[in-house]
Order: sequence, then C-alpha cells, then structure tokens
Amino acid sequence: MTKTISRRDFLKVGAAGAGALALGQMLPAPVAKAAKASGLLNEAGSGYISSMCEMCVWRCGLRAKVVEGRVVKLDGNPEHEHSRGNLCPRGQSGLMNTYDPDRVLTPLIRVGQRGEGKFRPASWDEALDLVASKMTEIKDKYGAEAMVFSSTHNLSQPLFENLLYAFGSPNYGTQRSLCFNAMIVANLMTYGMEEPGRIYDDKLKYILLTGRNLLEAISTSETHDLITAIDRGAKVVYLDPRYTKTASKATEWLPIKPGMDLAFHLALLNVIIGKRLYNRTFVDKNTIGFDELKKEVSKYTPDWAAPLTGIPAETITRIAHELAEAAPNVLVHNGWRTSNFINSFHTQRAISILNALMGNWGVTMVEAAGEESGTLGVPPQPAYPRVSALRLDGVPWKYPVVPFKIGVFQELRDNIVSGDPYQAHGWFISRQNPIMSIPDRAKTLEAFGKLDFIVTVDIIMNDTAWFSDVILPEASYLERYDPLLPVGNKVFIRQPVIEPQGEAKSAMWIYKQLGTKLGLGDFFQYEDEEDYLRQQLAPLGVSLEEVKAKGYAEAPETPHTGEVAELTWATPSGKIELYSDTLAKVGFSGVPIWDEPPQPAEGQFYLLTGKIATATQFGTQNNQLLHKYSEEPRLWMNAKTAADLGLATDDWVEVASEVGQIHTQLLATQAIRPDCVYMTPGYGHLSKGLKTAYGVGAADSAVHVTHTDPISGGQALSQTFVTVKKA
Ligand SMILES: Nc1nc2c(c(=O)[nH]1)N[C@H]1C(S)=C(S)[C@@H](COP(=O)(O)OP(=O)(O)OC[C@H]3O[C@@H](n4cnc5c(=O)[nH]c(N)nc54)[C@H](O)[C@@H]3O)O[C@H]1N2
Ligand SMILES: Nc1nc2c(c(=O)[nH]1)N[C@H]1C(S)=C(S)[C@@H](COP(=O)(O)OP(=O)(O)OC[C@H]3O[C@@H](n4cnc5c(=O)[nH]c(N)nc54)[C@H](O)[C@@H]3O)O[C@H]1N2
Ligand code: SF4
Ligand SMILES: [Mo]
Repeated sequence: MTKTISRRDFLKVGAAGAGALALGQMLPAPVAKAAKASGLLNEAGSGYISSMCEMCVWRCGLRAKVVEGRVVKLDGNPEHEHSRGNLCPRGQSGLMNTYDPDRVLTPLIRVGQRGEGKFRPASWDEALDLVASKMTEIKDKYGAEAMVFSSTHNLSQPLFENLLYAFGSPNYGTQRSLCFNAMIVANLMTYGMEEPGRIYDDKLKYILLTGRNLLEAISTSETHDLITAIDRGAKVVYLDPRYTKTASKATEWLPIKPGMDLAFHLALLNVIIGKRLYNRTFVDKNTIGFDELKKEVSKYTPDWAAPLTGIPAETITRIAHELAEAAPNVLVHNGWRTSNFINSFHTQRAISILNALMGNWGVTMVEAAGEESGTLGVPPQPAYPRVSALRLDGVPWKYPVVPFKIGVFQELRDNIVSGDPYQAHGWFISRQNPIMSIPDRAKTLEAFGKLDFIVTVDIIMNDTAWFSDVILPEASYLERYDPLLPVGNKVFIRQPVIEPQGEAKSAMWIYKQLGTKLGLGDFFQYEDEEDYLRQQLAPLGVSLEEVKAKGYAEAPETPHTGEVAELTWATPSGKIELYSDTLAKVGFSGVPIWDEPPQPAEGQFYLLTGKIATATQFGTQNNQLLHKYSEEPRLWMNAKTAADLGLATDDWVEVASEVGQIHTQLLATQAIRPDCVYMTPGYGHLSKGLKTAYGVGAADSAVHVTHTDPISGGQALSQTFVTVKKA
C-alpha cells in the first residue's frame, strides 16, 4: 500500500456516498427506534452503540458513532477480545457497505433473461409467496432434495438450517470445503475437534506458519498476537511461495514449492522421531499409533524432501532441532484456507501430529472457546423430518470422513451439472457468492442453467444475485439484530445501529416469514428478533437491555466438576490419534503418507490466490472506501521469468487454464517463485449492478480448475496450472 487514508479523504468518500443517496437511491435513514427506546441514542438520534462487525466472519466488537440517525464512524470495542479496541481496514470501512449506493433495498423479481440484470421491485409478500410456491412445486414434483441450499458462516445460519432441514433437503453447501476442510477434517481425525485454540503468551518462542498470511488475511486478535510475539523475539518461520507481508515480518521466509508442504512436514517428523527429539512422556501418555507413524516417516528424510520442496536438507534438519529445543513453547500452525492440493489432508495431519510430538497441549494449544450456544436458550421447535435421500455431493458415501454438515460444496455444484445421482431443480443461496467463490466460474453458471429456480439473500447485487430469479434484500449488519454470539463465557450482541434502509429486513425476519408461508412456522417460534434474543438470554438471567447497553453479557462460569486427572480427546480412542483407525477402516492411510501432487508442465505456472488486507473474499470490492485504498489488481510474475518471456510490468497478458482464460495486467516482482503466478481474488465481477467494482481486474475463479482432496473434500485451489502470454 502506497497510499494512506487521511481523515479528509475518508470524509470525502463518505460524502460521495451520501450524495448518491440524495439522488434517490435510498430513503433517508430514520433514527433507530430500538436504540432510542433503550436510551442508547438521545432524542436527536445521536450517541454510541456497541455491536459486532460483519465485514468478515471474525465479528470483532465495534462501537458505532451515530449522529442524527446516520452512522458516521466505526471503532473497535476495547472490551471485545477479538477486536481489543481495533478494527481492521475492512471493519473501519464497513459503513460504506451500509451506505453503498448499489444496495438492493427492495425484493426484486427477474423480468429479463438470467444474467441480463432486468428485475422489477416487488413487495415482500409477493416475493416470498413466489419463493414459497416455487419451492413447494419443486418438492411436490421431484422431492425436497431437489432444492439445494447454501450459505456461508453467519449468525442467522441456525435459522437458515431450520428452513432447509424442516423443508426436508439434505443438500446444504457451505464455504467450508472451499476454505478449511483439510484442516478441520485432519484435526477431527487427530484431536476429535475441528480446530484447537492457540495461545500466544510470553513463553511462546517458535512459530512455524505454513501459508498462513496473518498480516493480510486478517483475524484481528491473532494478527495482533503474532506481531506481539515477534516484538517479544519469538522466531517465525514462514512457508509460502510468495513473499507476503507476513513473510516480510518473519525471521525466515522459505519460498517452498507449492504442494510440497507435505514433504517438508514429513521430513520434520522423520528427524524429530529418528533423533528422538519428541516429548516422550507426553506421547506415551496421550497418543496412540506412534509405532505406525515411526515406521512410515522413516522413509521421508530431509535429503528426500529437499529436491521436492526446494528447501535445503540442512535447513529442514535445523528447523526440526530448533522446534524440539523450543518445545513445548512452539506452535506449528495449521493455517486456515489450507485446501491447496489433493494431498492437503495429509499435510494437515502431519502438522497436527507435529504439535502432539512437541507436547505443546495445554501450553500453546488448547481446546478452543467454541461458538456453541452453551448456556443460551433456544426457542422450542419440533424434530426435523427424516431425510432418506442421498446428498448430492457424495457425503458420506464418497467422502466417508467428511461430516454431513461440512459437505463438499464444489461437488454439489458439479452434480447439479451432471444430474447424478439425481437432478436438482432449485437453489436457495444466502450470504454467499458461489459464482465467484467456487472454482471454474463457467461451470457454476452451467449449474445455474440446469435449475428452474434460484433465490439469493444478499445486501448488494452480487454476481450470484445478478443471475438469480428472486433477490431478497437483507438489512446490513449495522441495521439489524442477529442471534447472540457466545464466545467462551461471554455472549455478544449484534443490534441495529440505524434503522434498515428501504425495505431491507433481517435474516431472522425473512426466514420466519418464508418458513410460515411454507407451513413450517413451528420451527420459528419467536414473535420478532428481540423476542428471539430474550429467549436466548432467559437461562442467563440477564436482560436484553443490559446486553444492548454493554454490547455483551457474561455467562456464569461452568462449575468445575473437580480436578481432571487424565486428558482426553473426543476421538474413538480418547487419545490423540497419530494413527487413525477411522481412516484405515474406510480405506485411507491411518498415518500421513507421501502423496505426490501434480506439477505444471513445461511453460505452465502454478496459479496462486491469496487475500489482501483491504478486501473480504468476493463481497467488499464495491465498497467505495476499500476500492479507493486498494491497489489495481495485477498478475504477479517473477521479474526474471517475465524478462525471459519479454513481459514487463503493466503489460496486458492472457492467462489461460484448461477451463478458461482472462486478460489482466502484469506486475513483475521478486516477491514470488519463478514457477508461480499470483492473482488477488474477488475482482472481475460479472454483475453490472456493482457500479464501483464492475470492470476492475479479472477473476481467478474463471481459470481455476476444480480439484478435490479425496479425503477431506477440500478444493485444491493452488492446483491450477496456467500459461501466460502477451495479450
Ligand atoms: N483481509 C482479509 N482477511 C481475511 C479474509 C479476507 O478475505 N480478507 N478471509 C478470511 C478467511 S475466510 C480465511 S479462510 C482466511 C485465510 O487465511 P490464509 O489461509 O492465511 O489466507 P490466503 O490468502 O487464502 O492464503 C495464504 C497463502 O497461501 C499461499 N499458498 C498457496 N499455495 C500454497 C502452498 O502450496 N503452500 C504454501 N505454503 N502456501 C501456499 C498463498 O500464496 C497465500 O499467501 O483469511 C481470513 N481473513
Ligand atoms: N479464487 C479464490 N476462491 C476462493 C478463495 C480465494 O482466496 N480465491 N477463498 C475461499 C475461501 S477461504 C472462502 S471462505 C470462500 C468464501 O466464499 P463466499 O462465502 O461465497 O464469498 P463471500 O465473498 O464471503 O460471500 C459473501 C456474500 O455475502 C454478502 N454479504 C455481505 N454482508 C451480508 C449480510 O449482512 N447479509 C447477507 N445476506 N449477505 C451479505 C456479500 O455481498 C457477498 O456476496 O471462498 C473460497 N474461494
Ligand atoms: S477482522 Fe476486520 S473485517 Fe473482520 S470482523 Fe474484525 S474488523 Fe471486521
Ligand atoms: Mo475462508
């Protein structure tokens, strides 16, 4: 970033947004009734309100400054453990998502061809009647399983799940297989939990990060923890084919060859076990399968791994010794969007196992404070109907260790196209942009072409909405309630800071109304949003007013049931499973094994993707503030490679894979391996309803080839090979 945000610029963009509103795009914002009623705002509608950010799924606590019914500034809530008083650039810019002149503010029904962008406004009653009748028609004709539902992690998701499971469909797609399936499924197989928590205290000495770009792919608290650890002198070894901002702050950057992280970690295991550098007491007491692991990794020497990874054998051996010396004050970080290659499950297992051998449980790794509802109440509801239909994505018949709810989203898309094992006819999408987020955009559009009916719930005209039949506008995160979020022994609230603009409504309202029209009202037993929250708070004995004022409530500590004598994990054996019988029983290797990933042919490059600090995925590029302070996206190519190909910075190039081609501008840089190129995700939008973002950059999803890790179901996002030539 070469530009910095000055206060004057910030206000200017804010004013431009307001100007567009005055032109009639949006209604004037009425003062938040709920906030005024509870005394959070004064008579003029001004004051501060605590809530939660939703510019990404981290949901930092925020404090919104409201002046006469308009939100003018967002800051971090110092009392919230995620934000600790900070908001990242996206969080700071969040008010421009709410005041985006391209917001969809009334239900829309398509009138032109799909993708033409012709819609007419409709009342909620008409739009929801249409959705309910189309869903019912599909169910009557083809069975409930012919309706596919998908949504990305959000606080109203339990109500979305009520809608789909009560309707009777098993077909639920989430972002998880596009994101972290490899890590989640590996941890489930090793520790019996999705993701252990990480402790960055002052004892932490050594951190090994595998492609976890914490300084750009931000989780405020952990990003902060990492920087603090670096300040305190912790050693950070960072593996990434790209020199990211995290690489720039690490002690050591290892530009590993893509997909070869498995070889690197297997070689670390080889040294650590071969030289008896592991924590024997911990391993004997708390793990099973050490002998099977030892036998397998004995083949994977640093000399074997060096030519595969491009990292010298001495470096691998040294890192193994350094880790062991610093143990247990070490973290071998699993990473987050870890599904990069078809071998990523084994990479993740190797990482999880390395931690176990370091004996860092209870020191740097602990059971995470989950987001389970714990002591919160839930409105009463009947049991879901029994569903006998198979899932369209092959869980569990083809992916036996992928949990039912996690699913394999890209395969759901593929099987809508193939019609195998049956043909889907409708797709209900909420808070998600699958046209951009699933690899091979043309194929996702082909899937849309197979469907009779598509409905999208979003706040803007994203690409998926653009190709939908009905768009239901949700109120933005600054305009609505969502169910309470429990984190550890606190529960946090999202509450309206301003009134919803136009006809936008909360997801809680939308799903209840639709559920009622579908005859599923029993699954939505709450009068309104506040009633739902009051039912949640009932067991805590805390009033909604108290939570609204403070932004959170403390739940009573779970009483201790006495000293825990033995550590146990939720695996079948109750131990950390270095060897997993669950895996072996379904035909996979019980211990991590070498599985060589495909490599690009002569003249091809690995296509890498990766987040930037000023965008979230595929949904914030139309935010005028973030747009203003983001660089024009370009294809990174190693400077020497570019020179060899006669290419220079700003040249237009054609990037082509077996599924698509795009045109974009080049950035010749030393910050990437010669065999890789890199594109920023989230550009090249198809929706002309995004007036700020349309026409900027190109979409990596248009060239990404769909490959799926056969064990975890994670998409292999770095396994796309492209050619690059002057356009
Ligand atoms: N600003 C911002 N922050 C975010 C998000 C966002 O969109 N924007 N999204 C959030 C979400 S949903 C997620 S999942 C996390 C993602 O967090 P991360 O997983 O840290 O982020 P990514 O940028 O997806 O990928 C990280 C790095 O992996 C590298 N990489 C690619 N292939 C390989 C490989 O084979 N080996 C190795 N070692 N590295 C490889 C890429 O070059 C990239 O720099 O970020 C979260 N935080
Ligand atoms: N090429 C490429 N593909 C990727 C990745 C990558 O780095 N590169 N990353 C992968 C990862 S890690 C993930 S997690 C997935 C994410 O994939 P998706 O979840 O499909 O992508 P998002 O852009 O997060 O979609 C969020 C949508 O929610 C909308 N939205 C925002 N706020 C609200 C709201 O309050 N209510 C409603 N109803 N909608 C709202 C936004 O406008 C946007 O359309 O993508 C994966 N795919
Ligand atoms: S990390 Fe940034 S975008 Fe995500 S919730 Fe926190 S402030 Fe918002
Ligand atoms: Mo993600």
